[in-house]
Amino acid sequence: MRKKVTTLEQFITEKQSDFTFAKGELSALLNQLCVAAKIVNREVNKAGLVDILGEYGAVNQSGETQQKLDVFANEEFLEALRTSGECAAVASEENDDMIVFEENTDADYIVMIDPLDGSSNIDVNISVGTIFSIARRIDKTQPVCHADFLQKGTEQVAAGYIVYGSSTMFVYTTGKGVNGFTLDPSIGEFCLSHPEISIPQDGNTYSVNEGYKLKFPEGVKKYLEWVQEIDIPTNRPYTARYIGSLVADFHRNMIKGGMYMYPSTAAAPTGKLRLLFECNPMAFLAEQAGGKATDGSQRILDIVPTELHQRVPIYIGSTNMIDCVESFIPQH
Ligand code: P6P
Repeated sequence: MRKKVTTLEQFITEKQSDFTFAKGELSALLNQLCVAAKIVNREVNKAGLVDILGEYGAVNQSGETQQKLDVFANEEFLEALRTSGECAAVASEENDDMIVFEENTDADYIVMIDPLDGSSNIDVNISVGTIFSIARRIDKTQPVCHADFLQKGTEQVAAGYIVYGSSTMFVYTTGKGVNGFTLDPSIGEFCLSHPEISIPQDGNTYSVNEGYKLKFPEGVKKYLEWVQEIDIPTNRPYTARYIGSLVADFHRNMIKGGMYMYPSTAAAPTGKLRLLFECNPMAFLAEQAGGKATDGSQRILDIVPTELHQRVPIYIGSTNMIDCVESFIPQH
């Protein structure tokens, strides 16, 4: 019996009735992101073969050297969003300010994107990813402004990521659960492979850069000591898995259970990850899959952004693991 294959495009169309607003427009936007993902995937997969490796030289707003694939991916997604006609403006981790598409002034949506997260891993052939977040404009009768981007994460209408790994997957939510699609290169389509992803409530895998351990808040240091104690009934010591690529670590934790954290440090009191381009979309996905995401005490999605490139500490993944680490951190 031939197994039914549902492509991403078919699924978006089937689920369009889930959308509460501008249904066709959101479908068109998601489909354009899918097209750009296939093009970026093609380049990521041959990065070792052509002169697209290596540093581009420029430095992005976060002070990180831009890899050539960073720039390629950013340009590819920006062009896909512009030509969709459904995106009025984009805020990208790779651009200092928002980019307004004058030809789309009547569009309903805005997009926030990290076009190639973890790109420092590209030239050593480790998984990288794209993270996106879609929100409605506050008022279409007014020109797009920063306030449209500085909405709380609860205002997102859709969010997702593409993980360019041993296989390439497109994982997204529109607020009705999380579904994962794996690219079948033989037909050039993302096919439904992980319907209704549900993150296990418990896990014993933690992802953090322990090289910074001495700089972490005391509570986090105590948590790390606790997870490393030998205690069979509570499955300790836990397993440490840190790829240096949020999308890859997050995806594994979504499937198998686990927690990713990037705490604040004395040097970086607001942590490293960006609220709009990484934390909000991943928090929307985590909650939609039954998980949790906080800054150590406050729900990520409730944080009111103050600037486009704002950073926040993040603890995200299996609910019981987040509750546990928070029990070590003084709550404010
Ligand atoms: P560090 C990549 O730059 C990123 O934003 C995440 O994908 C990754 O988890 C983290 O930063 C790595 O940061 O400081 O541990 O190298």
